[in-house]
Amino acid sequence: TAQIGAAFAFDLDKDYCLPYYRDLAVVLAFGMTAKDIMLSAFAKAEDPNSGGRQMPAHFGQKSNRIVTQSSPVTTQFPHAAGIGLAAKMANDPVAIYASTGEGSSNQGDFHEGINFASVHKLPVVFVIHNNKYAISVPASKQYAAEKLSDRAIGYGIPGERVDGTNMA
Ligand SMILES: Cc1ncc(C[n+]2csc(CCOP(=O)(O)OP(=O)(O)O)c2C)c(N)n1
Ligand SMILES: [Mg+2]
Repeated sequence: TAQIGAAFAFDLDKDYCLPYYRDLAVVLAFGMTAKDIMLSAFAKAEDPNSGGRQMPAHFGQKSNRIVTQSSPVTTQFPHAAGIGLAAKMANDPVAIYASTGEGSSNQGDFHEGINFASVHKLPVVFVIHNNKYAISVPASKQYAAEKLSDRAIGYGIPGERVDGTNMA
């Protein structure tokens, strides 16, 4: 639900998508097909993500502005800031979706990407999918803040927590 809601806040014909490996619904909304996903799962040369060379769920598809994902988590955050800067310099009115997990939000690239984007007022929406675990590590061992959305205060940008399972 959170992924569909987030994706449909964007212009799916113009905006950029920097997903992480859980964003199957997001990349389908941005135009990837079930066949594209299966070509990846079976490591076929026609796979748009990586020509069958990456693990499944490392999404990327130039035609739908889904930017190739690296395996090190959260590297997409500085990439999203860079695309935002390029768009701002070109007066290109696009928005950029970038997401990661809550465990990955404790990695350095997370801070650097959001800090750069907020200082330069770049058109990026950063999303954290909080499923309360990073593999076997519970949220209580990952961060001391009450709400991860409160981090936005430190960057000088708006931050909201939403219930990703609210179907209403
Ligand atoms: C920089 C880096 N460190 C460690 C890993 C190994 N790794 C892959 S997924 C993962 C857990 C990520 O947890 P979280 O961000 O909460 O995402 P979730 O899978 O729970 O959605 C880790 C540690 C990695 N891919 N990259
Ligand atoms: Mg997690």
